[in-house]
Amino acid sequence: MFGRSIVFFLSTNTRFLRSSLSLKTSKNLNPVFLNLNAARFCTSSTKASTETSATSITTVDEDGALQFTPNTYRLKLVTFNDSPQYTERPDDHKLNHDSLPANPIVVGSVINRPNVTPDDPVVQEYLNGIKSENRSYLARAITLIESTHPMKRAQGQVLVREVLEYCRRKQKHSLNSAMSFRIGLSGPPGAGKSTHIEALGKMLTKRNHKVAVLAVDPSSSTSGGSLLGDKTRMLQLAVDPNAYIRPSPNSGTLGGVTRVTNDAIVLCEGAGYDIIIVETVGVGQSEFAVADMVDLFELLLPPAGGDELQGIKKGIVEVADMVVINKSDGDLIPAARRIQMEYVSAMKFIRPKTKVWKPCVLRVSSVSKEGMEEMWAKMEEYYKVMSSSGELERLRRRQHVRWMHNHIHDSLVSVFHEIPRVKELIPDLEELVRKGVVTPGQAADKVMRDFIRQIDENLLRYRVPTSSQDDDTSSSSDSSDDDRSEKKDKKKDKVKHELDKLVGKKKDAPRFGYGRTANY
Ligand SMILES: Nc1nc2c(ncn2[C@@H]2O[C@H](COP(=O)(O)OP(=O)(O)O)[C@@H](O)[C@H]2O)c(=O)[nH]1
Ligand SMILES: [Mg+2]
Repeated sequence: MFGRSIVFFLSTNTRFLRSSLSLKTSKNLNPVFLNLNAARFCTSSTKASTETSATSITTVDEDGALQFTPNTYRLKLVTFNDSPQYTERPDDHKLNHDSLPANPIVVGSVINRPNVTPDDPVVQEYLNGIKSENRSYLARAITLIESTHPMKRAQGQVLVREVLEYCRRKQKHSLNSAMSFRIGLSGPPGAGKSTHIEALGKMLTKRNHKVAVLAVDPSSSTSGGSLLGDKTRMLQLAVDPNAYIRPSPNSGTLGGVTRVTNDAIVLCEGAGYDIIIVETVGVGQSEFAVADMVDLFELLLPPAGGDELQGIKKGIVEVADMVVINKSDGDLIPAARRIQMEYVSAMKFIRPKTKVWKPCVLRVSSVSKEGMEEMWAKMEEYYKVMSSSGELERLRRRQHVRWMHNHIHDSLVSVFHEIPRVKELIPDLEELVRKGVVTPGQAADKVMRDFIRQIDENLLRYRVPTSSQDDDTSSSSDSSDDDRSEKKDKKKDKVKHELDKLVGKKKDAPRFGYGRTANY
């Protein structure tokens, strides 16, 4: 997030922040300013460790502008610095980088946990917008949950929680089941998914349903988003006031995309969409991820057999509640019939996912709309059977557990890649794997070991390579390599000693780690 080298400045004085901006350009550093509650820390002794909190974090963006993030951050800060500690002075604003301590200034572990409450103004504004079924607020809310910014992400999570609560209350007070119907749709490219969604969507909005279409496409960061291009294919639905089409988020990982889509479903439901269609292009394991977040999973196939269906993943037919052979019109009818028969007999051997529903194979034409009414009737039948038997509720509860794991997965991966040691190692390891010097498994083991070690040390040690290296050479330009490595070793020992002391003291307290605080 911040680049390779990070300097933490602890200050209660904002003038200091501005005067230190020159660091960014002159020394190619990325200053992170922690605006502490009290100057206590800044004036403490040269060796200190303290727990404190900051009221805001200020970073400098690419253009040199200050980015101010007000919030409460829990911090654990440790200094091990021989040079005079920076203390606030009246002439702070005149401070330039030459007067700053040259060695690592502050070593600290910033545990960043934005503290967002339901009365947060952004959360409230979006929540009200969603409750009033405002489409533009829905779009903005989904953008919020897609954000990787910690503050926005935290606001997004609180918003999702509030919307879930709102949906729950609405459902309780409604005589009919107010639960939405979530439909997953997958199929090979060219099967006619976009055409099919347009036909189904239009049919449903005419029946006074509100339809949201979401896409799961982990490849969209490179392909530019399939549904975005498809919006041109869903021309009528795209302009329908009772429909909302949202392309796949541009997060490259399937975990990221599924997390966002799960949350987006909730937001759409809050905004009054009672039918949610989730389309997947079938990249990676995306169709299985989608099958895991919907009530009914529809597999759409073209009237083609054998080789043309090779692209369909093994096991995908097993998770389908409904197989629909599309393009059953004109000359293609006989082929569609044949494929239908093939699937009917193949599916006899598949164990149904639930006792109350036997997967069926239908034939439709998304162009002539033939069979579409019958298909919808079958979908409604499924919904009725599933909800009256309690299966739908159980299915959704199971999905919530998986959804939690998605969150863990996604957060873990992003935390992992934020760890400086990991960032450092990955390019080298990639190169070694490419050259065949180490096996992929060995490389993964190595980086995992270092990751765990760093977590175990309970501290992230941010150093300032540029300034300290400069310093090393200037202060010891005539010393030998041996001297230098001895010095380094001593420094390391000292650091280790400080860490041991800290860990020893905190033995009984919950452990510190990246992204965690001792107090929650
Ligand atoms: N004859 C016929 N063509 C269809 C039907 N549905 C889609 N198509 C055509 O199949 C092609 C691929 O459709 P598209 O919706 O883009 O497929 P996707 O890649 O699965 O989204 C397009 O040329 C459509 O016009 C259908 O029901 N009948
Ligand atoms: Mg398409």
